[in-house]
Amino acid sequence: MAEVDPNLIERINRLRVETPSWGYGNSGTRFKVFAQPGAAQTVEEKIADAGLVQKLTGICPTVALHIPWDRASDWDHLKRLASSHGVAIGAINPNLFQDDDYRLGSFCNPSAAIRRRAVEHVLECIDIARETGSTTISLWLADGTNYPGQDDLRARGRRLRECMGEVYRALPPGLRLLVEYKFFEPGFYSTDLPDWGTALEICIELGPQAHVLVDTGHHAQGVNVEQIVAHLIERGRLGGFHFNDRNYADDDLIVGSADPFQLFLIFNEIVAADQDAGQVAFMIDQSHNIEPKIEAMVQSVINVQVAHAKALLVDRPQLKAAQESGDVLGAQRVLTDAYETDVRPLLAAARSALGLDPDPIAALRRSGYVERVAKQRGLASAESGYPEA
Ligand code: PSV
Ligand code: MN
Repeated sequence: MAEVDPNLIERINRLRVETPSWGYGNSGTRFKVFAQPGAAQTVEEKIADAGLVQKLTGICPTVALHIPWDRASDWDHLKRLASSHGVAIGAINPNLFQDDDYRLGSFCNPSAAIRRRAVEHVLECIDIARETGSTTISLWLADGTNYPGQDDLRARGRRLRECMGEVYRALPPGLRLLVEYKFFEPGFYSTDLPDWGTALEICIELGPQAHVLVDTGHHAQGVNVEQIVAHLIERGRLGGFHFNDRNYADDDLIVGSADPFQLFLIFNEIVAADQDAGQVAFMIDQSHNIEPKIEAMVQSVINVQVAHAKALLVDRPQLKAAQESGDVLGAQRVLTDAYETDVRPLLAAARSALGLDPDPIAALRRSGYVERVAKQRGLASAESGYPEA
């Protein structure tokens, strides 16, 4: 390979990707969960797996938690355990969708008592973030309705704003609230936070600690996600991502497995705006139905790195010149030239610069970790699509 620019290697290695605790446990579709031997069952096991992904990739130093799935009796102990595995606690995700009380919603529920309960849960998550040193609350609401007339849409919006205001006011300095939108599911008629516009409007109303979270699987088919990203950057409100890929709905497949070009175009916007230095949380949110968990996670991280590295290769001055002279195809070609570059040798060099194996998948397979934990942890019984709270 020709001489590699050390500055480029440094920029490649500066990227940080957060992995989700729930990606290490058994999960499935609503039809079936196929339990895998060795799949993490406890928060301690999930953290150990996240630690391995960090050791293999060198760019995944944090793990997101979902509460109550990952509730611990001693947060300080968990924090120290994470540190012993080489990771820290990342985003805290309140879970407002898995309790019978939330049948008609959480923050938008017609019952004031249930709204209170939902707010209290997020307040507890803010305390957990404080105790674990997390800098992010990542909030997704499953609120919506199934039928026209089921509830008063404007009243639901008012309840949403009231509850959001209360949790926002409880944020200590330095803790960000990421607001995640999704256009459908589990509500199949209306969703209370359906799109980036609604999320952005709420964030602006709330204040500077609120930012929008873009889950790449949460849009209708054909939506130009990179344009949403560009717009949120311009408004100073791009908080982060939940990366995953999909063919049909919110499939939660391996990042970049279905549409790697879109992932590249998203990173193109981020790199063009120089947003990769800490303002944006790059998180993975995927669940594996049939895939081996840790290998799937490492593959997703690699695919993120590929898209990011290709975006770093875009010849920006040439792109600008082509854009300004109205050279439509010349400009487009600047992007595709970068996209079509094989960055695998570059990424191998970047990993070697960190003292890592240049091929994390081969290193994982050689390590025997998966076979070892399969023996130690055994097979969990996994009946439902999500772990029981
Ligand atoms: C909802 O589909 C979502 O994307 C939210 O981020 C949840 O926290 C996550 O999936 C896990 O269920
Ligand atoms: Mn998500």
